[in-house]
Amino acid sequence: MSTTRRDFFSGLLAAASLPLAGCRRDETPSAPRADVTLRIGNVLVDISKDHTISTIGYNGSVPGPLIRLREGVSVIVDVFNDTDASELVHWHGQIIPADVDGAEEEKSLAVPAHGHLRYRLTPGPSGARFVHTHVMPMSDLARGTYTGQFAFVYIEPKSDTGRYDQEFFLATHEWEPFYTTAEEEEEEPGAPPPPKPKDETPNGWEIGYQRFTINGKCLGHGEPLRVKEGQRVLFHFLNASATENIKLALPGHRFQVVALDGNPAPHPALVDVLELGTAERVDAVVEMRNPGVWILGTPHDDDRKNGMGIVVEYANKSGAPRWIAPPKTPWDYTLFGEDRAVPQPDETIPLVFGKINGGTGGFNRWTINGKSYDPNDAPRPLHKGRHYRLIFDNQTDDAHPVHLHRNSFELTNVWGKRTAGVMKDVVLVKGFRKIEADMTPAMDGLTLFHCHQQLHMDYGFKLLFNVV
Ligand SMILES: [Cu+2]
Repeated sequence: MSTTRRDFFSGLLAAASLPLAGCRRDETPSAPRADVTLRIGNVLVDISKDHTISTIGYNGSVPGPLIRLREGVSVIVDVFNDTDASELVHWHGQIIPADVDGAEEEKSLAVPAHGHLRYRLTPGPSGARFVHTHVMPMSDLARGTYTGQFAFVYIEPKSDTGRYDQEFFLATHEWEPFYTTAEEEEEEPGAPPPPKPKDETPNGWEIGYQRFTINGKCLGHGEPLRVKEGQRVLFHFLNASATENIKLALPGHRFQVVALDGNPAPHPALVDVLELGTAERVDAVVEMRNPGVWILGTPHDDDRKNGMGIVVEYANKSGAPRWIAPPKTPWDYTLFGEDRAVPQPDETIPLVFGKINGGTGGFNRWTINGKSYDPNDAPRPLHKGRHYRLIFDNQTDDAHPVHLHRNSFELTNVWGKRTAGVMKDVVLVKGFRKIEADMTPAMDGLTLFHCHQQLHMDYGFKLLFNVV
């Protein structure tokens, strides 16, 4: 969908009182056209032949349009909100000022209901990023990341990296969420059994889903991914779920992981199964050397039957798509890192994750260092250029995909094993595990840290930093 000239000018006038870099009031008649336009509105998504989802999305499609930007090349962004509620558009994984980052806690600009926002941002760093809503739906499963408000942002590097013949951008998402008391048990090969929780209060609500999609289609209902024997295919995966961590496999093939959260992996290892916590991205190259018709999908049988998959079809091949259960090898971030010591940090910040069970019919609450997020608390100061080590210490039995805004961090220790060189902005910390990550704040301003599992974030799992 493109913006008409009339919309453009009326929108610009509405936005004229906002702080706009390089766009003064008196420039209105000759104001430049936006480089990126996002229009938030109702969308009908035909996820299968006989099933349509009514949701909110960007520019009339789910996922929203692929947004290609160039690292360091400033763009003008227009956001129009055609819905009845104020929205926040978060540029996930970019290092940009807090006012345009898109988080309420950072005092970013919100897009008013039926309103418009125009601002300028300079994209970076290069790689697979994304854009998504950052509102907190709390108990309302028709808002926030439960909706279709997500789109790939691909920031072209200044120099080209790697060779491939074809690329696909694939985003996973689940639909028709419902409240359940069932906890999904993660079987982890080789993992020790977690200690028994001390809390005798029953677990609160969890979220389940009826339908599962890749790029807005249930398995077997969209166009297949068409490949040719001998091709090197670059897959960009995004877990655009509100709450689910997922695994993906392509039987008969292996993934060479070349980037994690858009950042080049120091050691591009081959794996059978990818795992992505909510909001994580994986770029993986697959050599197409096993002609046939295959299912690229989740090894979780029920979820795959409910749609989480997409058909990969070789040229001149036909027939029913094949699925073969992959080996149960554990996902290990250190496979992609370097085994070397890293410099000692200037300061270590322990972040202990805790859970207060909500009881039957209630919501669990989440804590960092014993406290749920309170907007009245002063943000914790960090100093620009200082080297910090964050210790993500998960004292709960849930896996948490934790995210730091406006920064990348380097994994330095995963489950007791040292590593180096893997740069990320989300990391999945499994139950009763510990991950250490080093970061040096690059840009001043408010910087939010939170669990990307929507229900966890909404019920206390947040901490605000202020980089000075
Ligand atoms: Cu969490």
